Amino acid sequence: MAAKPGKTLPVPPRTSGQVTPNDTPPLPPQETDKTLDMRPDAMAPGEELTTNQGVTVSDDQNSLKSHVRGPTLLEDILMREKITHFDHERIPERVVHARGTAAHGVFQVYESQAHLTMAAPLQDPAVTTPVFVRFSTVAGSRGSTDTPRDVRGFAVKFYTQDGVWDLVGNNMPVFFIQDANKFPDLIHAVKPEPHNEIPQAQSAHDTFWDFASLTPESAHMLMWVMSDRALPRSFATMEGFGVHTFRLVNAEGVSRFVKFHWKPLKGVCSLVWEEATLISGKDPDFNRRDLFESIERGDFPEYELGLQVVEEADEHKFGFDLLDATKLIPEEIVPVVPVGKLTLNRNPDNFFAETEQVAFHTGHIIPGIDFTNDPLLQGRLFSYIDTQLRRVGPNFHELPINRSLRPADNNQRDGFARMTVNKGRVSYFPNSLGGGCPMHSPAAAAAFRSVAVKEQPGPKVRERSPSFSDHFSQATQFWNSMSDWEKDHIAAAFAFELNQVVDEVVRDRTMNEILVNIHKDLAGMVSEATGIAVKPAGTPEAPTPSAPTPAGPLRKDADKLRSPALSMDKPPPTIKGRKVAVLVGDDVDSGEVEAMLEALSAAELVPETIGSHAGTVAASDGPMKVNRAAANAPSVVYDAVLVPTGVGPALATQTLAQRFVHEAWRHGKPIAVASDAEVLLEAAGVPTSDGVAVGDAAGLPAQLIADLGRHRFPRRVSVLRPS
Ligand code: HDE
Repeated sequence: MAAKPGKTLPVPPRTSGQVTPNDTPPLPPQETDKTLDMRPDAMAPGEELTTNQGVTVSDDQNSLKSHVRGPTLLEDILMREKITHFDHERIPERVVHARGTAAHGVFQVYESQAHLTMAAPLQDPAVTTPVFVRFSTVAGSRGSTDTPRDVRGFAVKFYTQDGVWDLVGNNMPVFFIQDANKFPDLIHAVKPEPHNEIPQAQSAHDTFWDFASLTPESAHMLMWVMSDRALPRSFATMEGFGVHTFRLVNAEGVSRFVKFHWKPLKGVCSLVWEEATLISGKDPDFNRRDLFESIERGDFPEYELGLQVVEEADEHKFGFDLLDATKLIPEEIVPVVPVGKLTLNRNPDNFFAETEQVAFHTGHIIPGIDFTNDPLLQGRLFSYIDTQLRRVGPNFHELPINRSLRPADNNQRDGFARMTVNKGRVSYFPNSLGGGCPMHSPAAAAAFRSVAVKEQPGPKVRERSPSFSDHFSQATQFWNSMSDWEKDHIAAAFAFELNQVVDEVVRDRTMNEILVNIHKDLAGMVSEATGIAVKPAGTPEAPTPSAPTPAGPLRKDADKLRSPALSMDKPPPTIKGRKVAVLVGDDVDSGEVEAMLEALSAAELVPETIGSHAGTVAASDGPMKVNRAAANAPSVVYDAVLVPTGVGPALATQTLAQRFVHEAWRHGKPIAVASDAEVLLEAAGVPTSDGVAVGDAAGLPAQLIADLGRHRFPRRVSVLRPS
């Protein structure tokens, strides 16, 4: 479905240049009198270096000393201002989701959804709403790698005409815990252990599995995190989910339940674990770089917003509770209806000002959206505003990246780093001295009202609803829905993690209280790869501290549950943007290489030539420029390999080239080599297999393009039982 072109809401203020508070009028044309202009726009950055007070700096390279070899003077205001500011450059990193990257974009609805919701971006297909989207990992700190095994954040800020709406989601549709009160425990368990701050950005350690094995409600999420969903090939090939059940509310006040989905138009594609670990060392900015570079070359990541809508009357028909964030609604039961498109089309100008200072909050909603009683969501409503106050300060909403398009006006005042210069003496309501302004408008159509949900009477309790107690059925459903190679990868991931765990009690408990309850095949495969025995049914349990939320019985039909939509074993709809390594060297036929590059580019791929060093190689008809040097361009950052005529025999003698091709093969990537490069495959130990083509150079690009259409050939190597 194509979106119609139309009105565009003004884009949010860019951060390059001078900041203008909401109430600053534009500068008038050239002033003729000598009165200095006091307004902030008058201080547009110039060519001269000044202090923060606007005094021109004479020398920015040398501090002020009592004589040329003397001590530095305390009165060096220039150096002190510069260094003091530097000392204060960092704000606290996010306590979770610290590592992230972001992009600007637009959202456009396909057709009005007014029958479901008043939400401004879902009304008029002629309106494009500006958005800012931040992707993140969860456990690692700000300087950690992009490709750990982890959940990815997918946080979207919509700048709508009715105010800011934040949809702060993840790339997995469920979560580890059901109640917000457990979040600090989960995060303490997964973060580096506190005595030695090891390991960074990994769940593969004792404290995480200690917590997880005592928290059976995490079983479903563990399946997602141990699958390749935790290793996205790029942010453009990953789904997003609002996770919680929210409400949509229409102008008549009718409320329906909704789950939000983001479906990438490039399909869902992942890395494999060994590749991801190697990328962590070779290019820790892998996903961030991919996003930045694809936007720079005009290959804009696109996602459809999908809605799963449930009538209020159907709330209890699913066999699980819609308020339980460890459950998903299978798409085969309630289809995901695409209603609009998100396009990321502009890189931020400044990482700190935008990506670091953007402040998301699940409580930032607009008329037409409302919350449910999901106890995880309810806790988040408190946590996000609290964290922004600590991290950015009470005036975080005034920063350009956080500012509402609709001017904010109220009687809140002052606080650290206040930018708005509020005028007048009235900062209270009701007032008559300010003409009653700003006044609230109970009747205004765009005014936010909470849905008048009827709550059931009952005693105040600290309890989990019994409808939250089935912790394993959907974990089993996930396993049942996977293809053979996906099961292999999941079992291998559990095995890797549990082989990192030292404590035998934790290893045993994970096996015998979590994995065996998900599926006996999974338990058996992990047992074989870890040596952890599966105990026969009826074996008395080792005394362990009892789990705070014991698991209830599985659904009777759990073993039959399946949701094919959960599998990633599908070819992507497009391979646009995939990177192809073209190995070149002296004596390569430059005409042939040129034709290959053209064919690959015509298929919207990104080919790069790799030589033994940067600069040029001596091709058959003169010097040919290469894109990368072999030692700097590892196999793991490419999606496929192409070897033209003339270089294979020489490359076959080089360990680096052998390793390059071997790794590509192990990681399931398409490989196409000219006939004379078969020796390279032999030297690299690459057997004839699916996705490995040898032949006449002219046909290789087409073969490679066809093979890339499968993304990977994951059945080549068993990850669980590597040869
Ligand atoms: Fe978050 N989470 N979270 N979370 N979360 C934060 O807010 C929190 C949860 C998510 O790119 C923090 O600004 C609690 C689920 C994303 O800036 C903090 C609970 C989901 C981001 C916080 C959860 C998320 C955050 C840290 C359990 C998916 C990054 C810094 C009740 C639906 C946003 C910050 C960005 C960030 C708290 C669980 C997604 C501390 C208490 C479930 C994408 O407020």
